[in-house]
Amino acid sequence: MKTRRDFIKISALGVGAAAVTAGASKFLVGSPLFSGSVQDGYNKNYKRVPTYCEVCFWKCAGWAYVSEEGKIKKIIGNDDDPQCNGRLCPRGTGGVGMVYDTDRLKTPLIRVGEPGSQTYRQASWDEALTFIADKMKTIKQNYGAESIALFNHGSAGHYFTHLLNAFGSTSITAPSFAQCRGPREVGFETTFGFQIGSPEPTDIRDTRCMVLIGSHIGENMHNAQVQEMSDAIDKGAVIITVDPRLSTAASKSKYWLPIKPSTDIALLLSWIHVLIYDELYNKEYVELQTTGFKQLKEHVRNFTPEWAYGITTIAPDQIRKTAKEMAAAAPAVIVHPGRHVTWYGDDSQRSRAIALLNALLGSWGARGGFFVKEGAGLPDHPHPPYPKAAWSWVDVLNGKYPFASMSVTNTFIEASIPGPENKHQIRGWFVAGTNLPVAIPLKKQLDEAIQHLDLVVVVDTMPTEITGYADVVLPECTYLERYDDIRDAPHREPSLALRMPAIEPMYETKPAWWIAKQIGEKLDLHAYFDYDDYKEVLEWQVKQLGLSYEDLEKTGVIVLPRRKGSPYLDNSVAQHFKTASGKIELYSENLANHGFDPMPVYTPHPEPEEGFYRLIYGRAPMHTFSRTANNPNLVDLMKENSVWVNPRVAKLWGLKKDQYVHLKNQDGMISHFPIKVRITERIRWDSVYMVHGFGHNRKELSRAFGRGANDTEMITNVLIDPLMGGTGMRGNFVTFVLNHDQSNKEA
Ligand SMILES: Nc1nc2c(c(=O)[nH]1)N[C@H]1C(S)=C(S)[C@@H](COP(=O)(O)OP(=O)(O)OC[C@H]3O[C@@H](n4cnc5c(=O)[nH]c(N)nc54)[C@H](O)[C@@H]3O)O[C@H]1N2
Ligand SMILES: Nc1nc2c(c(=O)[nH]1)N[C@H]1C(S)=C(S)[C@@H](COP(=O)(O)OP(=O)(O)OC[C@H]3O[C@@H](n4cnc5c(=O)[nH]c(N)nc54)[C@H](O)[C@@H]3O)O[C@H]1N2
Ligand code: SF4
Ligand SMILES: [Mo]
Repeated sequence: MKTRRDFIKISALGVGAAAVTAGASKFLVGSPLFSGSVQDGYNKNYKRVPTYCEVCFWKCAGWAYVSEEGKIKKIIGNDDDPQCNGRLCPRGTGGVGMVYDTDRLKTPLIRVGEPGSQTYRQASWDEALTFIADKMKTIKQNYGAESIALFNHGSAGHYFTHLLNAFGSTSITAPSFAQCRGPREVGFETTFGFQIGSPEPTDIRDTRCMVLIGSHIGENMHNAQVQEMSDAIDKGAVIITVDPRLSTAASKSKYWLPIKPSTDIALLLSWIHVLIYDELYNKEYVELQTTGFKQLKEHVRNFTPEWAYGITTIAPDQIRKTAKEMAAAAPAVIVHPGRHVTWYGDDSQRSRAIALLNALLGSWGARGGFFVKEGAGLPDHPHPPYPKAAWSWVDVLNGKYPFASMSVTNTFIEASIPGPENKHQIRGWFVAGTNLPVAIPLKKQLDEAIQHLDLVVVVDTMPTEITGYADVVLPECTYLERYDDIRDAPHREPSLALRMPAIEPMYETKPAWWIAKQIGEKLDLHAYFDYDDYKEVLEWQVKQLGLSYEDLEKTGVIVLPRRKGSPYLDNSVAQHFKTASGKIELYSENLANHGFDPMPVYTPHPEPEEGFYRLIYGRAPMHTFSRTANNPNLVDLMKENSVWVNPRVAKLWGLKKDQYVHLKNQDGMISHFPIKVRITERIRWDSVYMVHGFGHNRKELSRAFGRGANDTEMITNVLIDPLMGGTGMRGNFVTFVLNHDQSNKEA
């Protein structure tokens, strides 16, 4: 039999299926990771160029193979990279499709006509950048530099952050907090004093039990996590998956708990009850490392499995059995913090309940639990100090959301709309690498904000929805055509990964570092951009670590030894946690002082009315959000999403397999496009499910336009987390509209 190493190499080349080792195939059966097409064969004359993937934020390091004609033929994983172990996921392999998608943005564009009109003319770079710099100067003169904000996600963000910082603004924000992982960072920080961060320091490789609360690893394709989970299953780890849907992970789990959506806090509290009252928790650890145990014990006294059963529909013996499994594996156990956790508005508290379970099991710093990560710590390229901004995102919050440890996108949108409360109005936007109308479920506010802005610049690679909001659209080249910052991902061991251009930028496209520098030059900020090519910055940085840039070019990845000792803590001695008490806080004075529940409380959420079903959503292994829906290679793997419907519901509505229906939500919003019905026992009868990122309405996206439905359109009821401002998106209910008359809608 082939070794796992062979398997990894072979599947990266696309020949995988036959060589899959038993365990891995069990977990990932049906995943296109292993369904590869036959590879067109290597040509020894191909040039190999190091890169790391930008199709999602796991940033796997790989090699781009370029033919003599200058065409990128293939991308494969870098064997030395601990983030991917030599293997890319189907999206990473399909990344070449971003380069050769002929729908790409090709030249700078300037709006013709009023804000809101989507007519553009081509412009030269110099005209577009001069236009932007002039507007920025006027805004600064009239309102201050702080009133220009950046919305960013991905590599481009750093260069525009630097530009705005040099210009005098720290008004920087990203959807990765309030639309993604913010609540878990708050839940863990208020408990352990540490955030989880990305990539997650979950020691899945050596875990003996992992609990996934709606975290659908396997469809959520974050590479090394999926591989480690596959290995852990091979080694006999117990997986417990809590999900109203039989996810890929659930299908490989020893226990699938098909919970009634929105009731997870009740389950978590009853697990805590069982651990404490059946004396299954780690007593020495709790004694040594935590405060507030007495209060927690009292708090959960009545949260028995029988109590939780009535709320969650999970049988009491299942709750007890699974709690025992966790305790038996402890401390090599992970109650996974999840990643996209903005669900119901009480998400920080749900995340805190998850943190509390980990605390009772002693998994923090334990092998097979959470390790202590370490990064390489690349120094910043030298530049003059930034001017001090008169106000920042904290002032934009205006006292709201006291536990927001990062800026909250939604408050920037609100701050762009004039009003009596609005003391720090935002006047101009840079948007780099985020498709706001799809990523943030506040379309009405977004549409209104745009009307009031003096400048909207969008830097993107594709003509996605956000580009239609721009005054100026700037086409970035794809990640395979540019240098970018060196990846410094903190993990068990620090590692560096290099991205350099595999080919010259196509059309008139340019890298974001170049765009930011040109604008900087026009704003007389030359001293902040003291380089001609970004390669100079990378060379300087690598040199500061005493390493050779030439070596990094040759290997693509350098793994460094840890300087801070073992990734595991000696939990037999008291550890220092970054909380006020220096201990793990089971009872949080900090939360209580701000008027929040010091320990998580279950509150019931509204339920669907008759004929409506809760809309839940997630990921498909072959797509990333809305950014890949037009990628020619990935469209081949999955061209549209479908709505998962339980057979009981399908029968009630007379729905047939593959029939197209429109969806209508509780506020009467009807989906722009119809969606295909998938009838399956894998979803509870009270919910429907769809993959996020489809239903594009830009005709310029020739492959994605009109394919499937857009979940964000149906998310008009947004449940804001009062601790940190996250936009909970799962409080929406939909019904089916059969034979919807589309004649009254624009095409
Ligand atoms: N309804 C709903 N909303 C969600 C989610 C959900 O599941 N459902 N998920 C949430 C989560 S977890 C997250 S993290 C966010 C993600 O939010 P986003 O990161 O905004 O996700 P995308 O929709 O992929 O938009 C990415 C944009 O970046 C562009 N882009 C891609 N590559 C590059 C590049 O190299 N350079 C530049 N300049 N641009 C590039 C793409 O063309 C696209 O316009 O969405 C959140 N919003
Ligand atoms: N292929 C692929 N992988 C990705 C991404 C991608 O775009 N594509 N994006 C990456 C990013 S940035 C993120 S944040 C992650 C997101 O991925 P995760 O954090 O793993 O998952 P979520 O999107 O929060 O949750 C999706 C799951 O939650 C279940 N669910 C819905 N409602 C409930 C509920 O009330 N209770 C419980 N217990 N479960 C529920 C759904 O059925 C679904 O299986 O994925 C990452 N990985
Ligand atoms: S997990 Fe896949 S899409 Fe994400 S960086 Fe790695 S290869 Fe690229
Ligand atoms: Mo995310």
